[in-house]
Amino acid sequence: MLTALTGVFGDRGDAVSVAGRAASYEDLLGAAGAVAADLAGWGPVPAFAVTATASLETVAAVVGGLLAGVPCVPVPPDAGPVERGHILRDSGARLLEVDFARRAPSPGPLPSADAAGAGDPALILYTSGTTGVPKGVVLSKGAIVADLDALAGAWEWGAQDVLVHGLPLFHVHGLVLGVLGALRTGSRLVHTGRPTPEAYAAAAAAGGSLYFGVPTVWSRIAAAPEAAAALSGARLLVSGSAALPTPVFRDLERLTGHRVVERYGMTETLITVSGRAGGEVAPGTVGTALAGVTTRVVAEPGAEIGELQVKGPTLFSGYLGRPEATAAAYTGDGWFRTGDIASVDGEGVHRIVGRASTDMIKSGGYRIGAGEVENALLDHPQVREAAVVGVPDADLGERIVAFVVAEGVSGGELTDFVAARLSVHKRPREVRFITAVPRNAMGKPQKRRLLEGEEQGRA
Ligand code: MLC
Ligand code: AMP
Repeated sequence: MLTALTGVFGDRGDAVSVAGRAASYEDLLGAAGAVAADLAGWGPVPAFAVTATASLETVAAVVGGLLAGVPCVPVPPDAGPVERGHILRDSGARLLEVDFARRAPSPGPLPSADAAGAGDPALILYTSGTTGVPKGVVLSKGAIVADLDALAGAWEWGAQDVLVHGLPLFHVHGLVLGVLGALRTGSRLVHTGRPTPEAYAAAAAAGGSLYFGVPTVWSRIAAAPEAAAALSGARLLVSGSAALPTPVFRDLERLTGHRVVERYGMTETLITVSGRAGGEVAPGTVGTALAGVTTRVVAEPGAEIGELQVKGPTLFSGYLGRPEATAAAYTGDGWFRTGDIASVDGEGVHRIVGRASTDMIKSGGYRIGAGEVENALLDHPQVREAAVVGVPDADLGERIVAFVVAEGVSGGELTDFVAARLSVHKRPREVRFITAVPRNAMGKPQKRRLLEGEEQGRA
């Protein structure tokens, strides 16, 4: 599965560098071997969890899990007790402590892409739905390999590249593309710890050629012209996880000489659509379906936009322990329903124009279910009602705004309450006190009315 680690590697001491610490492939494989030996010593377990800090330890844990054939559950390092407890209980995973200094021989060659184990689970990533608690998305080795190989083709991504990013290591973008992608293609990895403009610019000196970021990262780089100029020697800049605003695209083109390539995906489907290296790139478009992937837009008669649905080898194996939720994610004829609203032109170029539900928020590239934040707020003894929405935000794409009915508590206290129970990025950036949540005759919150109030408030 990990091409670069399987052969006789043209190894170098800084093949993988994370937050300023560098390791050779040999060191990484030795540390991963120690992880695999620990897992083997546990006997049968459904999965193991690792506190997924941006560190060599997290990389060793994920590779060790692949060696041992035990699925890895990366837990956001800032997850509060409610979120962390849910993830560990739901997955049945036991938490593993990793010591990168420990070495053990690798228990055997890493599984290859075509091995019989392609359907085996490799990762379980927790992601929010519109309601309720986050679900575990089971990703097989075969799905990951299919996606990485398709992306390597689309981006001409190979061992000559130096991949640079500073994204979190508990989601598809930073972990699957940003770590396993580097190992699969054999490109060196420079993980900058945090995705700041200064850190991305500094990595140019280390030979950075391929850069990944979410739109918030790119927009901050566009606002730091010196940092942006340092990226002009790169080969390819790639954006994903949320829509890249056209002004940011234009600013980056002016400052770096590059037209940023956008790609589109989801935790459940991995990346399914992308622009191509050397291909035509238009702002606001996310390119064409990747090799092996088929897409369709299901629109009302006469309409050109509708729900984007996808099929292909990169799709997940299901939501862990939730066959009904898995079945509900597909149409009767077997297409995965993304919940994104899109259009596709005659050339097969996709545009993502919105989401079907106001209850799915994308803030800083993180997917946040309104229901999870509402439930956390309702756990506060002073809160009687809560409705959470995403409001357009120049930096984050959307920012979380909570409308609450409560007395005797401040907005700051409620923000801290959510940040402490869930993850910091799920905290409301703003809390507005209201007398009642507007509801329809069925008692369902009318969030669009809250948002209309927002638009009027701005005018
Ligand atoms: C603030 N902080 C608090 C707090 N308020 N801590 C506790 N309680 C509170 N109430 C602290 C934080 O801990 C943090 O500290 C600091 O404030 C900044 O937090 P932030 O404001 O949330 O971070 P910010 O700089 O705004 O983050 C922007 C960002 C981040 C772009 C860096 O949003 C990010 O990393 N996004 C990437 C998301 C991603 O990878 N998505 C991919 C999903 S996969 P400290 O000490 O930590 O600084 C996917 C598929 C696909 O979508 O297509 O790719
Ligand atoms: P996640 O599950 O965190 O992977 O989030 C998936 C969602 O991110 C998708 O359903 C889209 O709404 C959004 N997304 C990912 N990439 C893009 C993109 N390039 N443009 C617009 N939205 C995107």
